[in-house]
Amino acid sequence: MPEMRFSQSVSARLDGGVLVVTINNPPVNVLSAHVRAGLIAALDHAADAPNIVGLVISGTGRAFIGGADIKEFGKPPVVPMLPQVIDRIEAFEKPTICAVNGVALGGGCEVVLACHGRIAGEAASFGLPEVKLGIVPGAGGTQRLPRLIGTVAAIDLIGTGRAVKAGEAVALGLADAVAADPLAAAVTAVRDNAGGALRRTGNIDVPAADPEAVSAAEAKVIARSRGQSAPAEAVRLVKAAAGLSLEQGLAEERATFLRLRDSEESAALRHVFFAERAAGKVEALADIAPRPIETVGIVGTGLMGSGIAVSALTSGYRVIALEQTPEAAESGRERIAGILDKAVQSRRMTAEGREACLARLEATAEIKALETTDLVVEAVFDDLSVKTELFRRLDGIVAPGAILATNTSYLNPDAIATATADPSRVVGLHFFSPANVMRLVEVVDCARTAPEVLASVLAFVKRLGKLAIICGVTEGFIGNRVFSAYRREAEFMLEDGALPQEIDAALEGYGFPMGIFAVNDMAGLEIAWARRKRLAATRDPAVRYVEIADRLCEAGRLGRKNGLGWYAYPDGARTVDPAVTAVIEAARAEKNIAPRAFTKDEIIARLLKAMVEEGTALLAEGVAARPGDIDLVMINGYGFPAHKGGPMFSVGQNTEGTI
Ligand code: 3H9
Repeated sequence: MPEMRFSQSVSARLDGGVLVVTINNPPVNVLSAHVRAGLIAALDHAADAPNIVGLVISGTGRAFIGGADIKEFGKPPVVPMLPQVIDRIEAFEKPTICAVNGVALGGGCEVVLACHGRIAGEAASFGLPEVKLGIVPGAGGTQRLPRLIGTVAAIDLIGTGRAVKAGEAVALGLADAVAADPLAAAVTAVRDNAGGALRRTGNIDVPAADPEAVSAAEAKVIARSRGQSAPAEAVRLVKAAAGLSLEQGLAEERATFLRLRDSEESAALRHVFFAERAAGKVEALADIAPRPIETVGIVGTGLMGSGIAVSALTSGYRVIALEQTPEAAESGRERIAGILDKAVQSRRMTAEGREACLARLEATAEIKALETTDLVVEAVFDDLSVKTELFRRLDGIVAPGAILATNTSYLNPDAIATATADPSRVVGLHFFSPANVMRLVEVVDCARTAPEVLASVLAFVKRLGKLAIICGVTEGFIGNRVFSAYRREAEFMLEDGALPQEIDAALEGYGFPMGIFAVNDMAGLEIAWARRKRLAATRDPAVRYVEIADRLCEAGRLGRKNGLGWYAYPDGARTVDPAVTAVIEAARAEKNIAPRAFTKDEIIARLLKAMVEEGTALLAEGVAARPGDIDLVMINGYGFPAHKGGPMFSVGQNTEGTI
């Protein structure tokens, strides 16, 4: 039977009276205008052809349908609109069953919900991730999902945007069955349903739900939403489904979707989405094949090293962890095993997964063991002579093709590279702590780093499931430079009249999980203090310098771990300490500064300006490639709220062509 073509991306073939419709719109089968038009044309064709008993809808490659085309947002609408297509599928008089071959996200999942039956392939996953883009589902998701899986489960899925795999989808009632060959199973299901009564999701009553369970599910979503509006709106719509007709519910959903789609919050989250995709792409590396990396050496198994080791192990790498003594190596192994144990306890990993990770781990005090590694990540004490000596030794041990990466936070990796005979194999990999949790890695492209080495570590970071941001050499890299500028500005405001708790409240109100002074307390104040003391001799006396942090450290207030820092922590709870206010007031008096009041907006505006000025300098110096990269570093490394888009976005600097 020849292939029928309904649009540039939608084609079909007949399989014994069943029209098998395939969407092929690479890379992820989004619902572009030609896909929507093609689906309507296929339905028209099937409606008119007496020999067709029903339809199967399927995708190609790893996607069933990746969702609405986000690039169409903000452009003039093109008919047919998605809700029209979906209503047509649901109302269709012949059985329409989807064979879900891969991801069915957003509008893709809404197509699934509207079909009369749902067969999942083993690689299928289902989700309504709209809240991650600052919107709610706009084509029936909030009204049809609770009809199929109940209000509580629908609040969880739509409110968090999490995706579920085939097995969970079946358990929830979102899919009917998992099949090794979903297309064949769907064709059979169409034949079985032909001529019979069709199960239309919109006609199902929302199952009664326990009000307490609904409140608990709602509270969970709201607690993690950090002031964003989309999750709360999504929950409201799901809850409303039980009390409204489908038509009323869809109208309410559509109005909410359109309002949120045009919001700042959604523009910011779309910026983040596209900035993340742009960050991984380096034109100059497009044709360069990464070197294979299978065995990773990690030098140092402290907090950072063990976190990196866990991340590499759980991503399937073999890890050789090096310490100075056999005892230290054993403690390192125990630390790594301890992190894996916690993952098992919290059900993020199975016991078998933990065993497999430990089987790939070797902890040793013999540096020669690193000769079989493809990449060594150094995570030892941040001291130049310690690191250069280590690199000199590693250079003589690892194979000529192996890569040497330093995890320094502040040292110059070019200086470390000079200790090696081949600096082209040296690169910086600045992980954030705890490295097994934090997604961000600044990949430092050093003066002599070979493009192939850069491409290889980018592939490594991607396989770790982390976000790589490329950065040039500079003191503190992108994140620490912007953070230092922002911290400096916060301290200026302290001296000028704001109190730590006022600045922190403004930041937390803006969406940061924790204000800057609370963060400093958590990290500990002594490292920055030591650095300030080191730089004191060369500090320009004409440049404004705030001594308050030094005074606190001198008074033994080193942060949360000793119960006193910018705040006091009696019983672990953050509390304003009059002793800190007194130190601040004394510092102002010493400089004859008459304190003035700051509004929340003014505090935020000044902090954003400081971040943006530093970000602009990083771009001018060529240390950062794009404004979006700076935004991603601040969002993923420093708690900047994603729904504000990052500092550069917040003042109108966009990643070009994305919105
Ligand atoms: C929605 O559906 C609203 C509806 O409720 C209502 C409508 C009325 N649009 O991530 P990748 C591009 S909202 C446009 O690297 P992966 C992406 O930019 C939508 N473009 O691949 C990239 O392009 P480029 C709900 C999109 O394999 C390329 O595809 N859906 C879209 O790692 C590859 O992307 C979502 O939120 C899109 N929707 O992951 C799903 N999606 O090559 C968002 C991707 O030019 N997408 N692109 O840089 C994803 O989560 C992942 O892309 C996916 C594939 C899991 C699908």
